[in-house]
Amino acid sequence: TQEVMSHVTAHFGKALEECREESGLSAEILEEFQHFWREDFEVVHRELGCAIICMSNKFSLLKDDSRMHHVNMHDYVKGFPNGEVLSARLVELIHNCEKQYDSLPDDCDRVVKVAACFKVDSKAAGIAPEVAMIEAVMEQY
Ligand code: BOM
Repeated sequence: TQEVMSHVTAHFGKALEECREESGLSAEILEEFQHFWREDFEVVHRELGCAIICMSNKFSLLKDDSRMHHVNMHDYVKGFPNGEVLSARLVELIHNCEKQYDSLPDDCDRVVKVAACFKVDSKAAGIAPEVAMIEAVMEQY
């Protein structure tokens, strides 16, 4: 399922360049989206939250309130090779993180917190991909 997560990340990450300008996320903070999973990359910048919102909106993964659209996210993940082994778990992990930060009013600040929580919990669950695994599937998208 690390394998599935590497496919999802490779595909999702393609939207980053389209979202750089409007999110204000500089290459100094995050050069390539797959580095999100690096051990030494800290998921802390508000601009990253804005970029994740913009990227997610390219695939209709959020509702109008910038919270996850459960059905669309499930279907998105299911669409990758072996996706059905990850889709329900990924939706559950993200939703559990959303609940912890629901009171933060700023969408970008909240989403970067949710993303950091998702990274920690995915590692704990053993489904966080290695950067090399993502790079190996990048050319497919
Ligand atoms: O409430 C906000 C919901 C947004 C959740 C998105 C979290 C994703 C963090 C970035 C990591 C992405 C890796 C793979 C793609 C998952 C969609």
